[in-house]
Amino acid sequence: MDLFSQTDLFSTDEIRKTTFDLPGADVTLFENFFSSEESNRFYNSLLQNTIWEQDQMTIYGKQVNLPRLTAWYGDSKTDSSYSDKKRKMLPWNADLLFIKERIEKEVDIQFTRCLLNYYRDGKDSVDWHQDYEESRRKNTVIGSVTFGATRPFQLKHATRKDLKRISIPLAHGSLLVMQGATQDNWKHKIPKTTKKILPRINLTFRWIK
Ligand SMILES: O=C(O)CCC(=O)C(=O)O
Ligand SMILES: [Mn+2]
Repeated sequence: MDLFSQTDLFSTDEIRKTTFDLPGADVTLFENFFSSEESNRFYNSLLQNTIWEQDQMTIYGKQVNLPRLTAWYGDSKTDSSYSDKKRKMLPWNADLLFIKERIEKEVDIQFTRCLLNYYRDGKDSVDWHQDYEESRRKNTVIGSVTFGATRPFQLKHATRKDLKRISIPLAHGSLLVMQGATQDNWKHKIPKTTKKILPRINLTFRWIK
């Protein structure tokens, strides 16, 4: 399947590394971290084999569906509670272990969990938030992988209004690494779009004991 491959005449499959100069954050993008062949394979395989769940959140006392499907995978010895809810956590499979081990060559950590998000179309999104619970946000690492449609990943400082927001397009096969104090100081989101777009899968590898 060729849906997400780059058609640009000058594009190559070479990894391109970009670091962003944001105060109080450590954010690096690796484009083509996975080749287009690998990315197409993972897109199809994860779409089909992941046990996607429709989770809910409470807004003004009402239960509403999250605007995306999600799944948690991870080490079976870690407990499955997260954000004060009991979430079903499934054991790593071969695809996730392969992806996890490739990212671990770039970072100084062994991830214990992965949250998968499936954005079915432009109506699916994730609103402004910081990863990890507040008490666990110091010196964290997130490895975020995208397969499928490119969506803009927006970042804004949590308290400083004088700093500009930035938007990083996360394309098929890219890896975004957020480290150090990033989660403490910056919020991120994937906005909705009215454009006709193909689905996107995002994997965020995390370290939670
Ligand atoms: O889809 C993305 O790129 C971000 C997902 C995200 O922020 C999250 O799951 O915490
Ligand atoms: Mn997040």
